[in-house]
Amino acid sequence: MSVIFSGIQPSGNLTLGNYLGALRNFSKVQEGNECYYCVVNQHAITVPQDPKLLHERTRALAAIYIASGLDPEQSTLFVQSEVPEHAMLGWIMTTLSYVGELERMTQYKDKASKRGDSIPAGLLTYPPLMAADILLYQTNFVPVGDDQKQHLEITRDLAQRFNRLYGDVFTIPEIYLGQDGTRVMSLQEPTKKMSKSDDNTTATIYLLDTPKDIEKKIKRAQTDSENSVHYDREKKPGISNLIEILSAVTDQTHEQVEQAYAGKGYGAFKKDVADAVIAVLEPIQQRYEELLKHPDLDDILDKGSAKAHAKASETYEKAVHAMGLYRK
Ligand code: AQP
Repeated sequence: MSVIFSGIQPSGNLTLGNYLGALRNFSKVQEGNECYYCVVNQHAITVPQDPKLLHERTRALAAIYIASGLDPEQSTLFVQSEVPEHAMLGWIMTTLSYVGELERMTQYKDKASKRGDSIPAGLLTYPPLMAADILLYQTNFVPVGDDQKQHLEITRDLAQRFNRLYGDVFTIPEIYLGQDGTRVMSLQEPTKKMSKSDDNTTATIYLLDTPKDIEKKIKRAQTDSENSVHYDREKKPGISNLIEILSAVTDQTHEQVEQAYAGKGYGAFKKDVADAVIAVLEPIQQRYEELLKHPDLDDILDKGSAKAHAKASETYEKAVHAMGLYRK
């Protein structure tokens, strides 16, 4: 049995990228493992959030976790800010981090570059908080999208640094990447990651988009003029992205998709991509609507916080004792 941990920020409406890169793998690995899935609302506040929206999205994200297949009997679902050890160990990890290594993080550079002279310090110290999230549960595997590789590397570095200085407290975690959909790209700028905070809403498929919207967005997705369904990330990023999406939602290889559309144009291909995405998202949307109104959702999160807290506090105590950060 392995320990699995992952989280998603309630920082906007979830995208097909979040689903294919992370969420759907959460439920794939839950059987037979000890899983912790967290709504990382403290990460979300590393950029300004509207309080009312943040509150609503926190609960909504938990409902999406369950709607997309997480079984709260098997997995522990909880909200980050309800387990104070995340912020407490996050501070310790910050003290072990070097400014230079934090400044080298691609996500920091991307997000900081959009903030002018007022770069929130939390954007810089995001990775040590993420390290704390993962290390508190003695995690073996972290299912995330490809964009989180660098953050996983620094988590491993920080865990190793701590263990070297203070003794073996933390398990060194490994990334768990799925096959396809590990980096779903923007439909309008297919060399850029699809992202919930993209201002261009036509570039992004949201999990709660209507079938009509999904169809429209995929129909208008940027491609090329060759009219040939062929996978080549460098030369044909738009079509390759759509092939990857179709492969991921229908469990086919790129070659199978290419063969199925040999000699057919982009119109028929895009229609099938849209239908396949709708077929995956529609049942999730239905379950989500039911769950959101259900009082069980809060019970699940209350129980999840208590369970997560029990494990997190055990690790935290070990860490502070190892460091001499205690009185008696
Ligand atoms: N486009 C993507 N393709 C595959 N996986 C993706 N993930 C995000 N975008 C894609 C994965 O989703 C998980 C949740 O990520 P997050 O909420 O921590 O934020 P993020 O990685 O910064 O995702 P976004 O959607 O781009 O959010 P914003 O716009 O708020 O920054 C992670 O496992 C991530 O790899």
